Amino acid sequence: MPKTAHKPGFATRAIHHAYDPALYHGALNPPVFLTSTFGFDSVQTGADRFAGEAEGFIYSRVGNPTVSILESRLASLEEGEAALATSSGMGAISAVIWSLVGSGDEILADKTLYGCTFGLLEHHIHRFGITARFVDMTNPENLRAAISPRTRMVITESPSNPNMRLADIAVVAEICRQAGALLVVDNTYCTPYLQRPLGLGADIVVHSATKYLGGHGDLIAGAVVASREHIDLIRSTGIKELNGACISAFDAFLVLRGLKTLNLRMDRHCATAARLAHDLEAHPAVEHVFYPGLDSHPQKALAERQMRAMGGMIALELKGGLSAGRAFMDGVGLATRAVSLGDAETLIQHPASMTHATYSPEERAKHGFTDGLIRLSVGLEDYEDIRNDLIGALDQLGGAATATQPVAVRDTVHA
Ligand code: 3LM
Repeated sequence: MPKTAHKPGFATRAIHHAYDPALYHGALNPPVFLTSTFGFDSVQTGADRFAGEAEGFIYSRVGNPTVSILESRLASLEEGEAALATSSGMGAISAVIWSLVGSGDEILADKTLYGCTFGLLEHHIHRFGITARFVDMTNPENLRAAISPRTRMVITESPSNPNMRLADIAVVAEICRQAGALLVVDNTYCTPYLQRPLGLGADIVVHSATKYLGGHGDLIAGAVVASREHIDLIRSTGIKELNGACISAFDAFLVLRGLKTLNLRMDRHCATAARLAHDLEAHPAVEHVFYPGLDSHPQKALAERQMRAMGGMIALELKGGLSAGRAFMDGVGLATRAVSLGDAETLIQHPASMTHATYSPEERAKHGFTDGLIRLSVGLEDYEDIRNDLIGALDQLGGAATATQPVAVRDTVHA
């Protein structure tokens, strides 16, 4: 790290924080400690480490030197006390829940969430004696009305996957604080470069590091950032004894490599997505574009307050509904038809049959997104090429696709 009196900036910390090459033969990049276990110099040392009375590594499920560098760096970027890297975003979310919520407790979650987070809360968690209820957090008053002494945890994404709804994190955090509930914000869509929920009052941030943090579509990983006390608890219970979702040292190395360019990539994702959202909105085949930077987004002012820029994710609906959407998606050439997000490549996918197929058609209707919704993860290719690909595919749809179909006759997908 540079020897300066003031705190280095985001990009500098993303490249240097918590790693001193001088300790590793000057190696510019951290070594990948591919080891399951760590030897103790005496029985007493081992016992002391297990008892938490001596520093030092024990076993890579609970800690590894390469992983520790990533964890310190993520904590610094999110401005949290400590972090925990996990094998996936779902591993992070489940470790947080298993560690902090118990039988008889309630979780309140936003109305739209990533499909597997929704699946966990709606379809499975009741088997462990935990109740999950969903409220529309675009209006924090809904949360204020629903929260109760039984509410142990509140979970939200902002913007939400897939339809870009926002929660006012500062207001939601204050409601949670007053009620004694923990606020967990999934910051996957924004990354700490665009939004820092802990600074707005959230207790815990979770990430799918598979996405922008890794940034290259070559790994699955997750992270939790919170107070030292919460991270120690989640590591020693959620990861060590409950779900075992530890990250491999090699994947930690890849996330560290991705972080070095996080701010540059995010700037480019955001700039291209902002231009593209306008172009898509102006196309006659498009019914609606969901992007927080557009004047048509009802929470644009909140997004401008809460986020540095508007992100690289766009959702859209075509006037021709699902059938036009399918033709559009089959008509693109540069964009890849694939789930996941935050990669260098532009990705296009259909939430109702893919990422959010965990919602039944009735649940999708109740939770507020249609079968015609299409999601774009805007990549790092040249703006003109992405634009030409998408607008060209929309142009190919022809006149029929520009006629608005009544919602009732739109095709539905039963995933
Ligand atoms: C997706 N999302 O395409 P992993 N939180 C958020 C997410 O978007 C995701 C996770 C957590 C997608 C994955 S769908 C089969 C592919 C906001 C993942 C979970 O466990 O690292 O995949 O993260 O939207």
